[in-house]
Amino acid sequence: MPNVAAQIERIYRDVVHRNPGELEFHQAVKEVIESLVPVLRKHPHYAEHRIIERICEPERQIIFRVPWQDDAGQVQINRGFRVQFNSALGPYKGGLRFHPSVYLGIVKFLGFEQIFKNAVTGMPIGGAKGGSDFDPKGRSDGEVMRFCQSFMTELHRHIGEYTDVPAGDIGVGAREIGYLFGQYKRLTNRYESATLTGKSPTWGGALVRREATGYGVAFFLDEMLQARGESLDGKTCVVSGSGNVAVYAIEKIHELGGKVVACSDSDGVIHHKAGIDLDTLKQLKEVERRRIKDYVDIHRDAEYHPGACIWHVPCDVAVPCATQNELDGEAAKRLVANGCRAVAEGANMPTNPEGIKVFQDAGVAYGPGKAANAGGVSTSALEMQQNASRDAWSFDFTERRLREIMKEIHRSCYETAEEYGSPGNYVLGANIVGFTRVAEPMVAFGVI
Ligand code: NDP
Ligand code: 2IT
Repeated sequence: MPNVAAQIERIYRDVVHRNPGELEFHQAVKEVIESLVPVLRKHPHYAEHRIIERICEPERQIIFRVPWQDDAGQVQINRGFRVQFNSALGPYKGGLRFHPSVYLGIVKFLGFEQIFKNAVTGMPIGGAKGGSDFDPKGRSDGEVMRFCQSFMTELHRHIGEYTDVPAGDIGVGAREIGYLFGQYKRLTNRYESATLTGKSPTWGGALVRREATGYGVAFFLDEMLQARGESLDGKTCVVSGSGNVAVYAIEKIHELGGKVVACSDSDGVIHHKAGIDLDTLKQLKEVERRRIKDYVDIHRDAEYHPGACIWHVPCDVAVPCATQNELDGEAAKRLVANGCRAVAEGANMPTNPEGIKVFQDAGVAYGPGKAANAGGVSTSALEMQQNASRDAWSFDFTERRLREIMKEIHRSCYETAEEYGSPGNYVLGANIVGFTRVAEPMVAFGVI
């Protein structure tokens, strides 16, 4: 019997060596492949076919120049990325992120996570991610449009309904998807709806896609709590971020009986003991594109803490919905000390490895992003289904489908963790479910 743990360690060292400086990518790879030791013991043929080594190497990486003109007539240059990581289960699928921190290591960690997340959904989609170091903050609609048009002028030749289907992520919402789709349609002379998801429902988008990631996180949370004989009813919750995922996580948590008392952005934290007022938050963030500090002008009983750490706010349930590594070991210890019993990740990889260990050691119900935030991409796959059949489903029907999908994701991760002797370990469950679903077709396809 080969020493499987040593084999995995070798693969990890090789990934670090071959991808220097890509720290987030190393982190994502380490977490997944360390979960796979029992899988390789049970299925030695995955090692013979070198499935893990192949999964860690993207099928294709595209990096391109994105030149555009700002409102002052100045030429600006950004860098665009699309990493098409794995297409064993279907066309590449995953979001685009526009944020100044974007570089290859971020796009690769997100694309790598997306492979397993998409497999966990049970839908026929491969894994990819893309984006740019473009910062949309403070830019006019015209500047965002010209940037998106330039970005798509290069990207269009690499994507398509049967090839690669991008969607939104940080900094990319319905406005950006509109500009991107418009340019794609113009360049290709094809109204190929299913090339992008997250479209407006007025021209081919699925109802519930906007809400899907946040709603899905709340559904997953509800499933985790139910598995422990508990519910969200009456629970005090803290949701970081105040973007698309955070807003709709708050909406559904409130509907399921929880009370969200804090949210944030990269400048500070709103703490509102009476419960975050969602109408105000939506008006500020979705309609007026303002900062959350303005919330306290409308709700005088709320507090704004610039530069504060949201995880210091006491809660029963924590829902990180901002960005990677926003919750470290210290923050996790503080949450546990304040009585937090459940964590569901709306963001991708928001809890760092020390934080995850703190939660697992303390017996906190911890739902990793790959499982907990998979409602967004699942509903993107439902959008592709509707586009393929030229159909449009009702809000209620689509939300019911989403609820069933999240229930099934929870069940498969929960049961797999039990099967592999780690009950309640959703990290192990999600990684093993995702990996085995991708590994099977990779073996079947031969060496490609
Ligand atoms: P948005 O752009 O709508 O919102 C992002 C939020 O996170 C903002 O409040 C933003 O604050 C905050 N944020 C972003 N970067 C940082 C940072 N470096 N430090 C502190 N705060 C930050 O994005 P989404 O809501 O769509 O995405 C949030 C998370 O959810 C991301 O991790 C994304 O990958 C993940 N996700 C998104 C899905 C989707 O369907 N949209 C699906 C699955 C996961 P500020 O405005 O100050 O920058
Ligand atoms: O991280 C994610 O799953 C997303 N940003 C959504 C991807 C998608 O294709 O809907």
